[in-house]
Amino acid sequence: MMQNRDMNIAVLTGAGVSAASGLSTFRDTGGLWEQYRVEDVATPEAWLRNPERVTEFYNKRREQLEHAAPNAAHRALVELESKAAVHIITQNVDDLHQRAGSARVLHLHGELTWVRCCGPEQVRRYWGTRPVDLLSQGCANGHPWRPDVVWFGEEVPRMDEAYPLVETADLLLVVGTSLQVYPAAQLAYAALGRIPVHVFDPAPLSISGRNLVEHHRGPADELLPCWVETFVP
Ligand code: BV8
Repeated sequence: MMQNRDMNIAVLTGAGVSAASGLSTFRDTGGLWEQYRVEDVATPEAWLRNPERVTEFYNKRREQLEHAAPNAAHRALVELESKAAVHIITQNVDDLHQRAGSARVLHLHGELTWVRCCGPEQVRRYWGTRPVDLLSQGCANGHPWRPDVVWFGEEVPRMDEAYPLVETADLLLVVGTSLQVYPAAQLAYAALGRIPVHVFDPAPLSISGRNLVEHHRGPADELLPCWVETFVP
């Protein structure tokens, strides 16, 4: 049996892990992509075309986040750290994993609570969940603040850090993601067949290689705490 210090667990999370905290997912019924077109609010072209509309979209999510708290799924992943070395790789831009107390959180797609300027220096600044006012706020050089997130069509630079975390993992948990977005989804496939993969999601499995996956079908805030409690490294 592996000792705590030997067991590496990688956890790939998506919007579903924050659903019980009241944050909208993207592709579920009533999700964000039913309310907005990706092309209008989550691409560099959308920003150039209508920065006010993009800023409003992210200000609404900042406001949602202001009133959200970590749920039992986030807390279970913190509890898991007493049994193994846990590395969270999240597609989410919320800060609920950090607020729950997770020690190692890698944000593949950036963070809602940070902004960066559009100037060549790409100054980054912690912003929290207060709204950005494009008209009156910008960096010291006068460039507007954009959300410090990865939009569709933009490179995902932190994949270089994420792959080794999966490649050196002894176990992968996939929690609350439809695995529709690349290259993030590749991380799940990089583990298939090499290490055990556990999926926590109420939806049918979207990952091929079903026989290589254990599907815990249901809400992560209900199933993950039980799994962590009974998990023996
Ligand atoms: C890039 C921004 C190249 C911040 C996001 C290969 C194949 C196909 C397409 C592509 C490909 N390679 C690239 C693409 C294009 C594109 C892409 O993947 N398109 C898809 C949609 C077809 N990818 C890109 O553009 C990426 N960039 O490849 O650049 C490049 C290279 C070099 C130089 C220049 C360019 C960039 C992708 C990042 C986009 N930004 N977010 C923000 O606004 O949030 S992605 C967005 O989707 C979020 O980050 C989100 O996290 C992510 C994934 O969604 P999910 O988290 O999975 O959420 P979803 O709603 O889909 O699913 C929720 C799940 O939870 C469901 O399964 C549901 O059942 C479950 N659930 C619900 N409740 C619960 C639950 N589970 C558990 N418990 C519950 N209670």
